[in-house]
Amino acid sequence: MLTTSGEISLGKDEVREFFELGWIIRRALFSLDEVARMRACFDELERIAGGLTETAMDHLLCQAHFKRPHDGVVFGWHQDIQHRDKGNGTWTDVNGRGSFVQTLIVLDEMTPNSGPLKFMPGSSKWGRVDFEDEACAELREGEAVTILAQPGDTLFFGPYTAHASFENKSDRYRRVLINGYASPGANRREYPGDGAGRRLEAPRSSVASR
Ligand SMILES: O=C(O)CCC(=O)C(=O)O
Repeated sequence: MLTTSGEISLGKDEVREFFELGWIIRRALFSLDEVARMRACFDELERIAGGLTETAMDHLLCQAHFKRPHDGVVFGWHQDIQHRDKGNGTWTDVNGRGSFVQTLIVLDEMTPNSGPLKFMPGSSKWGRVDFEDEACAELREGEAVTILAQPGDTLFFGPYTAHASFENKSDRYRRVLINGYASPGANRREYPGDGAGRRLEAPRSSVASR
């Protein structure tokens, strides 16, 4: 089981930044040893995927994102609410603040040309935006912040935070492990996969110490 090597509780400034700016970064939240174990799992996933003749993976809420050198993988501008709320009551913002946190653990260095994450500052407050209207994202692209990060750094962002990542033009892998957590009661979609939708309870000691 993975444990984090750093302090887990979020400080007040981090919580404010998460909601105001749209994301926070915990540097070296996971140790290089832990990153090495995650990379080994990615290697194994890649080996298995290499032997498959058709698409047979569903990654929702726990996703292995590979960007191999020059593989052309691009995640255009979007907000994760677009994947969480599919209409017909599939999503309720139960806490009035988005009710969802996406975490992204960096496994390989994110450099300007390895296909790093880009965030739009303050987009956490935009509400849901229609990215079909390409002009909307392009107009603001100059304001985007490119995230440079080291293995073990962990990004946290909300469901309205506009983000994108473009092609890996470096000669190294850029892999990240993504987990998404919803407030209890927010989600009514069924996600595939072992443990999807599992409720995580805070240990009593950490609740008591807040
Ligand atoms: O792996 C990436 O660069 C994209 C991540 C992303 O778009 C997401 O977590 O929603």
